[in-house]
Amino acid sequence: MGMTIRIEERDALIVVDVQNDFCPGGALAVAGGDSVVPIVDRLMERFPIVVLTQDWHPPGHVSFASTHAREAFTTIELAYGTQVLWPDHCIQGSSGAEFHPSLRIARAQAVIRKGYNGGIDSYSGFQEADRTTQTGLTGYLRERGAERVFVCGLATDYCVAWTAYDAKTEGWPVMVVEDACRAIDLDGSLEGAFAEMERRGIDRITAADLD
Ligand code: VGL
Ligand code: ZN
Repeated sequence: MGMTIRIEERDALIVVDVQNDFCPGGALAVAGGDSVVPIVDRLMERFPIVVLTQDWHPPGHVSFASTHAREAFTTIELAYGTQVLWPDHCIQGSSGAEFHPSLRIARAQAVIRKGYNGGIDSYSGFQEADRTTQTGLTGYLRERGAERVFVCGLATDYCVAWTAYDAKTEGWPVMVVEDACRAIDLDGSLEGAFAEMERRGIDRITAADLD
C-alpha cells in the first residue's frame, strides 16, 4: 500500500550522476541505468528545487584501478579509508561524463560536480571521501530554503546512498525515490546501503507515492 506525499514549495530533488558512463555502454555501466531517465525527467518537472550532481574526475584519479595498476572492483587502503577501485569513468570533459542525452537538464537550477580532486573520491554530493572537503551543496540548499530532500539517480548503493546519508546528517528529512534509482550491487552493497538508510531514518519511497 502506497503513501501519498505532496510535493511542497521547499522540497528539493537531488538527481545523482545520471551520466553516460553509468548507463549501458558506459565505462561503469549500472544495469538498467538509463531506465531511470523518464522517471527522473518527470520528477524534475514537479520539484521546485532541482540540483544535479555530476561525477567529474581528472585522468589518473585515485579511485581508478588503472592509477594503481590494479584490477577494477578490488579495494585499497588510503589515508581516508578503504577505497573501491573503479574502471576509469566520468573523466572531466569526456562524453562519458556528460549527462544522459534524454535527461532534461534544463530543469536543473544547479549542477554540483564532485570527485574533481585527484587524490580524493566523492560518492556524496555534499562531502568528499576524506569527510572534510565540502562541495558547497549544503550551503546551496540552505540558501534556497530547502526543507526536505528527495534523492534519485545512480547508483543507489554508492552515490545516491552517500548523498542521502549526508543530507540526513545535515538535518533534512530525506527520502530516496527507489524506482528512480539503479544499483551497482557489488558484494552485498545494495543490501548494506538499505540497512544503513533504515538505521539513519532515511525513508524509501517510489515516484507513485508523490501525488
Ligand atoms: C559512483 C562509483 C564511482 C556513483 C561514482 O555515481 O554511484 N560509483 N563513482
Ligand atoms: Zn566516480
